[in-house]
Amino acid sequence: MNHLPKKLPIQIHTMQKDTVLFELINKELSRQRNGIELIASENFTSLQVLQAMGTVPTNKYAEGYPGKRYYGGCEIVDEIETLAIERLKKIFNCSWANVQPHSGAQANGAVFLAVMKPGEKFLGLDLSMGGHLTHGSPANFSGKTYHALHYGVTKEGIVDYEQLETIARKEKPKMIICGASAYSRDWDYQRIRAVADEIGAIVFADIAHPAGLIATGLLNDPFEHCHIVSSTTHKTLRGPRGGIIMLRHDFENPWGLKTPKGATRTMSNLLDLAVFPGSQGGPLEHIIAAKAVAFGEILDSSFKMYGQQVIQNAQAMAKAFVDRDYNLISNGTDNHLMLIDLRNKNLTGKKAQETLDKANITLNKNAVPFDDKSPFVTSGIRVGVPAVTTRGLQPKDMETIVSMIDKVLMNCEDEKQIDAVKQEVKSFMQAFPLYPELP
Ligand code: DSN
Repeated sequence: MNHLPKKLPIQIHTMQKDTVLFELINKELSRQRNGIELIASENFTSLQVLQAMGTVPTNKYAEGYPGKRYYGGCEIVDEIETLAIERLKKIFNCSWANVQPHSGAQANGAVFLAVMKPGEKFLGLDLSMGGHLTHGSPANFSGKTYHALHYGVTKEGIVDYEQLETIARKEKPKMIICGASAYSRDWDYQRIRAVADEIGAIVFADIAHPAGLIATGLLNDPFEHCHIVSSTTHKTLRGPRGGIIMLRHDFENPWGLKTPKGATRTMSNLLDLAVFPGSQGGPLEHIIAAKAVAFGEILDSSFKMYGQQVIQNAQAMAKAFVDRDYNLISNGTDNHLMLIDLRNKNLTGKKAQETLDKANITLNKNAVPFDDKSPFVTSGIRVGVPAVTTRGLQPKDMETIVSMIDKVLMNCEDEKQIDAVKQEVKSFMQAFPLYPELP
């Protein structure tokens, strides 16, 4: 993070009147600095992204879209939002983008609202096989409102494309979702599109996890084959927390989808309407400003090096785990994460997560395919490298991290050993400063 300005953002380091709250923020900064962050969906934004988030566009209501708002005084936020949209379009070579969704779940909610009617069928990856809540979990709006069908992964841990095709041909869902929260392999978007074309289905890719690697051309390009693409902005894209929706082509809506008032519109128009007024009110223009900053950083050539480093680190880490007889689902990774089945180590995901927490190593418990434990316990952990890569760690450091993880997991009841690793973690991470110190 050497390219960042020297001063920390005012909201973190200027003493504010609310000392109670700012003390907590400083504690969180210290937690982040002194730990090894391996939660696959987390990252560290640049200082200028942080700064943009804490700025005055937060004071502005701007329901609507640039040039067509329901409030006065929107001329500057129009420029901010347009800048974010134009930068995002350039990153993914797409023709239309909406930067207003407050999160990935909101983005996905808007996609459903635009293309599906309650009770209609769609097909997505099962949550227990690595999918996301919004891909049809019975606990989520997607599973409650629509008729969710699921495909899974094979015993080898690869998406079961045959099962996907069989279900698609039999059930004829209106939409097929590709994308996952805990899947370490790339996707065959072309194959999914082929079966979708047979049955006239819409293909929707949720690239929240690998978006930064797709942006830099390091993974298959979903835009070539998928009608609609959504993402979060805070994972491998390294921006503020938020969501986005994109189209490479302004699909002319061959499905004849209609607005709530019964009008036929283009897909981009339907999606805009589904975000606002369909499911959100005023956009968070300070967050959109921060998205614009992050998109500018992604367009810089250095971001491709970041993406390459993420993949190299993930592969080095996967190898270090396999060398210690950890059971990686699909035996490795193509992207930024890996999923590990801990049953051969006689550990649950819950126990591993909680014990590693004590040593300042953060990751999350995760169900593994064909898990026999509840989602609160799980048999596995998900490990990701986007955040440690941002801090500057290299493939050789992955071996060090895995050896520390192994030391903790093989000595879960030994508080002395865990504390020794915690001290080791703190001193190891000193070499990778996270945000500069106050002058
Ligand atoms: N909660 C995110 C994750 O951790 O993958 C997905 O939304």
